[in-house]
Amino acid sequence: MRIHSAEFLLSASTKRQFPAETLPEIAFAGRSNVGKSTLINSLLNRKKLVKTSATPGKTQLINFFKVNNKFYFVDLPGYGYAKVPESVRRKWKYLVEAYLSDRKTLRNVVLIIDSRHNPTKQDRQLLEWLKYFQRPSLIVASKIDKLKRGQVKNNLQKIKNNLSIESAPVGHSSMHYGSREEIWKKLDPWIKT
Ligand SMILES: Nc1nc2c(ncn2[C@@H]2O[C@H](COP(=O)(O)OP(=O)(O)O)[C@@H](O)[C@H]2O)c(=O)[nH]1
Ligand SMILES: [Mg+2]
Repeated sequence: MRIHSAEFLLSASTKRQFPAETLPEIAFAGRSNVGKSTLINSLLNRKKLVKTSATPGKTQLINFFKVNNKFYFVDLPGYGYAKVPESVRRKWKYLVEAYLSDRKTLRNVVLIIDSRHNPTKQDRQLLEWLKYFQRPSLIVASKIDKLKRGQVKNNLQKIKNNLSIESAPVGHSSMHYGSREEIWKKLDPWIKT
């Protein structure tokens, strides 16, 4: 995929603030700190388009990015950060579920799992939920540079079994550009208008 342009469009904290449903969208979901923003930057070939952070759980906004004037990338707020108060958690659920259940232009949801760990209960719930709403998804296992070479295949297999999905997730590392094309190849068909 050649990226000609990638720009931040807007942050939404309510459904009313979502942009009009005009272009196909790919959303990115996962626990906070799993590497969502990093993966978006990596796919778009930009170092800092999306802010990444070492302090998880802060953003409860849905961020829209316009790419090549043809499609949107949507950075969903992360879940699973223990220190988030119940009221914030409830708001997250409301906003993200409103987005995932109703959005007509949403084509695929990339669910990111940390390659070092087993998927969490919330990861599995989100996947169940996507299935229920018949949302196509792609599972990406992040931070594979933190694994020993020999561990990668084994961990990807474990994640596959844990989530009961048909094929192993695509491994990704922000340190290497190797998996970028593989991920793009899988996303490409979904953004064709
Ligand atoms: N080593 C390594 N660190 C990563 C990778 N992806 C993300 N990180 C780091 O993990 C932290 C959280 O990343 P971020 O993209 O902000 O996660 P988000 O909360 O899911 O958007 C940051 O410190 C990133 O630099 C990766 O592939 N390898
Ligand atoms: Mg982020």
